[in-house]
Amino acid sequence: MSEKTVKLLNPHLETAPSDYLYHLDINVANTGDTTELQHKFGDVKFICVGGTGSRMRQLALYLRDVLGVQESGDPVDLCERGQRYAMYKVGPVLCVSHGIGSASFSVVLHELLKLVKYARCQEPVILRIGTCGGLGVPPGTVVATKNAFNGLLRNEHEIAILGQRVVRPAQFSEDVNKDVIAFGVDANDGFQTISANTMGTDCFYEGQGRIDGAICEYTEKDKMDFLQKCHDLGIRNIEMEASMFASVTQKVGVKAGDVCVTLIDRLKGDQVSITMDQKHEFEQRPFLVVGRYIMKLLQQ
Ligand code: R2B
Ligand code: URA
Repeated sequence: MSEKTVKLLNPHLETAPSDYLYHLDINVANTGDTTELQHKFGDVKFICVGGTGSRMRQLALYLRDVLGVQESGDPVDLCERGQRYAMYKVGPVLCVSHGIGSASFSVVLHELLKLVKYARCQEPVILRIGTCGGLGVPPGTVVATKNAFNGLLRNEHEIAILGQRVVRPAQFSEDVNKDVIAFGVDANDGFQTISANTMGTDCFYEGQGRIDGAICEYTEKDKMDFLQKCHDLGIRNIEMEASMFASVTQKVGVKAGDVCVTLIDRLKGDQVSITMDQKHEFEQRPFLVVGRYIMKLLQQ
């Protein structure tokens, strides 16, 4: 297999007679022949992932315009029958939803990594286009993640495997981070795009130090001390996927980046209270940044 295809770290896959990407409802023939998948997905160079199917559909429509892909009509959800995640293909870009949090995202991430391996995609890059809370930056700021911290404020990801705690580093590709800023930002955007550290937590409420969840056993001061500690570590946004995403992609050597727009400044409050119209406008911002980045890389 060529140098540029994805190499996974699972020897069992080499001898498995067939594989069913259950949540995507994509089958690998039991002859092991992946020709069909290569025809359908072999040209994929970028996989954009984000929380919801509707946002990924909007992104697919947006990228049609940006990339000049001549398609009309509704984008087709290629994973509709799986009923878990949505997937749209626009030329060399897949737009795929991942739900909320690392648990949901890791399921589709494993299956997407297997898909790009079977389809023999050449050096695919995976980009998360998400929403997040901000730390000391105005709502609407776009943050491209430098280092991903977990909820323990460590630049790593922890997972229980066979009853053991396994800790892996959580580093995103420096190239992707640099290029997103270099190629994705326009001085006339009217919003800021910054490169900074991100904390990915396993809980939106207590995990992110909110005092408005169903349970809270700390004071407002404890919360502010924690958020200040995060700020001191260079963390400027908080979401729920970064450390898992960085660690899984790093482990298999696939380049990845996390580009999220802040909906709230957590140094000022806990409730996301922007209007739905504002939220929709903010959600387009990472589209602009990532759209330009993808265009530039495709032209190189
Ligand atoms: C940001 O927003 C979602 C929670 O509201 C979650 O997916 C995340 O990381
Ligand atoms: N998503 C998060 O995970 N946290 C926020 O504060 C806002 C969006």
